[in-house]
Amino acid sequence: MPLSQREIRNLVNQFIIYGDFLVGVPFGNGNVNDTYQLTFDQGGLRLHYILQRVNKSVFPEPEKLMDNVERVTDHILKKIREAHLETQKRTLRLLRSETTGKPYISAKNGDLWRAYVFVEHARAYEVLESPEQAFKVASAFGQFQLDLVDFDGRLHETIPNFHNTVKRYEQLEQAIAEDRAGRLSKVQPEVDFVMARKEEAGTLLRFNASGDIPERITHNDTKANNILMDDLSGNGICVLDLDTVMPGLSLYDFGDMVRSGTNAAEEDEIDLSKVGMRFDMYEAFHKGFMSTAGGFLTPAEREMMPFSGKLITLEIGIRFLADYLNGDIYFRTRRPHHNLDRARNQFKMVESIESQYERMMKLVKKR
Ligand code: GN1
Ligand code: MG
Repeated sequence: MPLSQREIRNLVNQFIIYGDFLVGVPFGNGNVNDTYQLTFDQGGLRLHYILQRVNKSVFPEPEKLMDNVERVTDHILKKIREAHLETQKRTLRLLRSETTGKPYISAKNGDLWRAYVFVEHARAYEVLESPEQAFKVASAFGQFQLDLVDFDGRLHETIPNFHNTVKRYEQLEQAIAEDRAGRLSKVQPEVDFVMARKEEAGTLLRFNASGDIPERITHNDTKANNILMDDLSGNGICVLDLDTVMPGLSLYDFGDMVRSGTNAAEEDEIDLSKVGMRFDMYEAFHKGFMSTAGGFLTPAEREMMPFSGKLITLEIGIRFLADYLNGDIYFRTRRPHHNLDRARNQFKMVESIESQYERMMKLVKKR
């Protein structure tokens, strides 16, 4: 149930925002948090902000999460200033609470709300349109990692083992054993598909343990719609959704980009004949990520780029399937069997990636 205007007004009044609140409307396509776009009147000008509730069942320690977001955005803002870049759009600007000065407010029921300056003349895409656009998305996510390469200190793990595929298998196995929603009999082919690939789950973790793939600060949710593209230049100007920014492997970001951005269709498209990896998009992602992150990636990271696309696609598919078996308790669903549709879509993508794997590997060798 969306909030009433009065409830929204009560929340926004607790932030330092100049002007008069006019209206707040639900915004975006996130699967986890609740988002509103706010319109204010400031001296006759219409200004927009974003108001967002952090989902506390997904993020049990939202204050730590906000500490990460604040430290990361501060770090990037400092870089932008040092480089004398004109635009400050490259990172989110948080509004502060009037009473505590913190970049969020805590509601009486324990919900944490935050507000951002709305970035105008830019949009997020569900399905990327061209290789040129894919190049720009990948170079912006690569730039995000580059900006954070010299970040001091360790961030909180907002969701421990978020991209630990071995643990994601265990969670699925538990969901299968419990069969809480009585749906197991409907998904045997999907379960078989996943189990046939179980051996590969620990591959990146092994590279990490041997030291060939280092821990970095990563975004961890680099789907296409988590980046704002400038309407005029088409450039990726602002990385969104920093909730899962935390220690991780750079290939989690590359892999999730491949999963979402090379898909010819949306991630919940039911007509699987439309679903598959576009090789031209993959090539553009590869080049785009290398254009900004190439300078710091280790040989093993570069070598495993194609594999990460496959692994993260499989992993998110496993999460959708487990949530389906658990009765849709994690991801927001907008129709019956939505999670199963999503899982099937991801597994079709895995097959498509597998069938183009040799060509993907040639790009690694070519550089
Ligand atoms: C969730 O909320 P959203 O759509 O940005 C999820 C990601 C998934 C994605 C799949 C914290 O992200 O991990 O890849 O859905 N975020 C969390 O659409 O679980
Ligand atoms: Mg998002």
